Amino acid sequence: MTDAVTVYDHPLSPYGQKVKIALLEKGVPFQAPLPDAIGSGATSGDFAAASPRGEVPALIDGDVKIFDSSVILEYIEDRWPQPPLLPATPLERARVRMLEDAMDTHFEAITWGLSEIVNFGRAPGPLGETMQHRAGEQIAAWYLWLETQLADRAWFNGDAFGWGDLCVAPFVNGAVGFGHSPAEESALGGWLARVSQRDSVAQCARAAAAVGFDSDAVSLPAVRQAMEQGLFKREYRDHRLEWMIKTGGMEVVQDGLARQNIRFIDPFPG
Ligand SMILES: N[C@@H](CCC(=O)N[C@@H](CS)C(=O)NCC(=O)O)C(=O)O
Repeated sequence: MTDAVTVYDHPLSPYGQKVKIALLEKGVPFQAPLPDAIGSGATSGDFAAASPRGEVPALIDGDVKIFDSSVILEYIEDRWPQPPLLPATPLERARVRMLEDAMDTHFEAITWGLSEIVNFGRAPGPLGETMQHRAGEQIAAWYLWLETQLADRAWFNGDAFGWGDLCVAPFVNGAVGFGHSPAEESALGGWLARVSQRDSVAQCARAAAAVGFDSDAVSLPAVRQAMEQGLFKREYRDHRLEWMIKTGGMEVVQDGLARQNIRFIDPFPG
């Protein structure tokens, strides 16, 4: 008997949810601990060894250690092929991988930015209000694009739920959490109602919704307090930094650098 797979996770991470949904769909038992010091920029132990950027999710399967949700999903599909989550043809596989890339990079940057402003108090006052307004417009524009991707399909993956859906649902649910739901009567709204019935998706959405404002270590106020003390350095790499700058938050970046509560990525330890 092999040890259960470990997915280092934070319930609010849409990337972590992608991985957990895939494992649930395939019936692979796993544990999903919260890594020590997640978000501090100073993680250690097994988690740091598996995830040199200090990001969740990271997967440990015996001696195998993998970071990045897209790489982890590919591993899961190869390691536990049944039931397949990718569509059957090369073209359809490429289509859902492009969808995944757009959600991971462009869409997530917006909900992450909203979290920086709403949950972590960046850009207080009028600047934050303007940025939230722009975020709403950006989400609406991405919803239009998602409609075109769905076209006349019931599922982003094609005829049945799969990779294309698990790569969209956690991110759209993140936007819903900030009050940006797709119109119920739209094709995207219909898909969201369908996908929310899926047990794997519903389990992850419930875990995310349970992250509260109490005093446990995963709670947002605990993180905010640590951030204000400079103990928690939010990662501002790639598309997130781009989002901050293009949405008018250059001063948020400058302030974070001055207060040392944002971080970028160093070379991985040799
Ligand atoms: N491209 C990565 C992104 C993972 C990621 O950015 N995770 C965030 C949580 S949603 C994280 O762990 N951030 C750590 C930090 O801010 O210190 C993936 O697909 O796994």
